[in-house]
Amino acid sequence: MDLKNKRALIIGSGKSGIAAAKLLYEAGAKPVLFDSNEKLEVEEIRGKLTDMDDMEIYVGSLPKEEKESTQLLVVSPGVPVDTPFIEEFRQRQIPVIGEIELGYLLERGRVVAITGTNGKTTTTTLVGEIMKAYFENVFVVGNIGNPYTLEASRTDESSVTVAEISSFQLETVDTFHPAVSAILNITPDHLNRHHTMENYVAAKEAIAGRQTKDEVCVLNYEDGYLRSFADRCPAKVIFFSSVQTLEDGFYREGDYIYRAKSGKSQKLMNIHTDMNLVGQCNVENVMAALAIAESMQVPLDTTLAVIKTFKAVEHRIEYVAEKCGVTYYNDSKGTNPDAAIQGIRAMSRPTVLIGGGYDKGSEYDEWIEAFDGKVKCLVLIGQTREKIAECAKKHGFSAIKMADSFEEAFRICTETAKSGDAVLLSPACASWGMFSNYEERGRIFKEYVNAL
Ligand code: UMA
Repeated sequence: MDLKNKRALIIGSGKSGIAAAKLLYEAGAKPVLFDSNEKLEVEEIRGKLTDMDDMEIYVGSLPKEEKESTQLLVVSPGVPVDTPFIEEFRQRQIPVIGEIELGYLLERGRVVAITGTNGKTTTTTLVGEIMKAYFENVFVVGNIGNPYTLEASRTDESSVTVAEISSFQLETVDTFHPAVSAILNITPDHLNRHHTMENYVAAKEAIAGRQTKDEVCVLNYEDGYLRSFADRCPAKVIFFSSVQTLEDGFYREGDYIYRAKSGKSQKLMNIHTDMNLVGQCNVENVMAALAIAESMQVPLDTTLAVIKTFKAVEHRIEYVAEKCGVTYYNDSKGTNPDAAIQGIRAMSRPTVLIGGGYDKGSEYDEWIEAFDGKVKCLVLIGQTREKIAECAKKHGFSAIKMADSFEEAFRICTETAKSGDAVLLSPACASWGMFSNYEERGRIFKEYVNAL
């Protein structure tokens, strides 16, 4: 797509929209930035766009003539794409793309793309480290917080771009075409945005939609959606399994990860002594990283050396500190029930758990069941607190305290936890409404802990 002189309307002035505006400006397009939040100040947004003083910025509403002159629509990931506003552009045959597609238009190297309901940030970070250990020009981008559009123009033929991609971002891809893709798992999440599980699964599968048979898609054999996707997947599939022996693929048996090819297995690594990450979810993330690295022709020794030294990423079952015999863990990235199940499973002490937040339409039954006698008190915050409390009571769990603020929730935790206990922030909900993102929620939690 030729961007020169194209009148491009960007929706959303967050990280993604600002980066898209910069890329479009540099590419010679005529970007216009629009944010529907009328409380935002145009001058504040302009402050983020240095040397682009002539760019038009609108907040609250968009003049009709701007709409009509738009030739390309670039939507931020948080903007739903099934609204009448967006539909109007589609009706007029205006291309509607997002950050990933826009970045990809300028990509010149190879792309590794990782999605999944959970584990994407850990896997993307690990794969990024492996690629950096072997290739010179590596970029780690996407949902992880570094917009693809900020880096795409710096790529060349030798580059490797490792992209964490959310289902939101996959709704607006078109020609995007990774050399290696991976879908780690699919469990219900973001159903308020995608409405049905079918839509959510279809968005995830779009990561491989443009791949060909000489490219690779790494899939979790234990995930029913993904196992059936393998038959339709246009790329060559490499499976991994943390439960059973595979004839072909990567699998865990006992304490080891193996690589099998046509029934012949090679022992690769020990899951306790050769990695620092804990929990079955991380064994799966490591297997996905091994499969991706192999597909990118990274020597096994290089991959294993990186895995051996790799530590947990921030906000994902992150140990914060021990205060008065109580250990504090920040799992702010537990933004849906399935991720939070991994968080509670990783606890070995009686746990005071902070849960609740923005309502994404999730069901909490399996999360409550995973408490498994370990949770001595559930402290609830945010929009979902009543819904979770009701669900917990249905499952016979009543050690619940309600808090009106995050600060109050933390105070309840410090009053309730005794020496030998753990306090875990793993809310099973998004942070929106109380915080700008899960990082802010996790950072504030850590500040509270460190101030004790
Ligand atoms: N906005 C509109 N119209 C709308 C909706 C929103 O104008 O209809 C405006 C808001 O007023 C706000 C801006 O859009 O000013 C926010 O845009 P955004 O929500 O897309 O947020 P960004 O700051 O641009 O960050 C986005 C991703 N956010 C979401 O997907 C919600 C970030 O993922 C991502 O890191 C970043 O782009 C760079 O790619 C965060 C996330 O929470 C981490 N992702 C979800 C998840 O991981 O579960 C999917």
